[in-house]
Amino acid sequence: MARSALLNVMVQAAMKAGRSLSRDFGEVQNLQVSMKGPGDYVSQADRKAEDIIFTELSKARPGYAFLMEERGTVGGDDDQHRWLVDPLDGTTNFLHGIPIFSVSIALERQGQIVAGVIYNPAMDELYTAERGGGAFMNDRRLRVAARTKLSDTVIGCGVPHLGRGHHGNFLVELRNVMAEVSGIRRLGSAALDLAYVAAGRMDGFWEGGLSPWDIAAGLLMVREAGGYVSDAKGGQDMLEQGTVVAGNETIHRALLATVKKPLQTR
Ligand code: 2AM
Ligand code: CA
Ligand code: CA
Ligand code: CA
Repeated sequence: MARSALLNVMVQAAMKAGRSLSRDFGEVQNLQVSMKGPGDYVSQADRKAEDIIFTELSKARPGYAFLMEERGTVGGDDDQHRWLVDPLDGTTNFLHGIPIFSVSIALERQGQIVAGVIYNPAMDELYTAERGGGAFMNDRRLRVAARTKLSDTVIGCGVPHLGRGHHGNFLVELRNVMAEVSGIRRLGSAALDLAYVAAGRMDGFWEGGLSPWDIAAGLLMVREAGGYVSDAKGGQDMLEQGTVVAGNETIHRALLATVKKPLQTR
């Protein structure tokens, strides 16, 4: 399959950053780690990967703006384009030696996400999507799972961490979802959660308290795999609200309704 020049640029940056993460993952005990807030860690590995992506993308597309997790906003002369970059999604897993983490890069054109790449270097799984062009994993076309009964589904979620508010809400949501589905998973990388929904590995996913760089690429991945995404209110303000609900059309609707339900007591 021929990849567009744009996707090639993004893939090259993601894989180069991924190789750097893999090297650091092999020596994770030697990494310098600091805390940005309660339970919120960042390591040299995050920063190195981000530097690589920043250098590669700036070279390939001079003038595009950036929103990156570690360095924040970097302005550009081009007011049409912005990269949304998470150099290491799943830092907690990474620092614990759990090989579930990813690089996530998305491109916004005039405020619309037009391309996304998610790479898990530990499994050498590369997810790519371009608006209108479908979603792929290592060049295999992706399609969301076809299950339509919530009781048959495996649903991913994010569990609020130390320092993040919404614990009360989450426990209500979790209880409601648990009562309806076959199983629940928590991977610890929102980008990969969405990639897994796109790949049909998980039937759905919901999480709150997210940042644009966590989900921008993944949202496009799910849509291009034929899935549906919304914020927790059913709107399309995922990046602004930091909430996401995803699945095929039927599961998305059912999961959204279940997540929004008040606590059911028996
Ligand atoms: P991060 O690893 O890039 O920080 C996990 O469900 C999602 O929440 C991941 O996308 C993770 O991104 C994000 N997250 C943000 N802050 C976190 C924290 N303190 N602990 C765990 N995950 C965090
Ligand atoms: Ca982080
Ligand atoms: Ca992240
Ligand atoms: Ca990160």
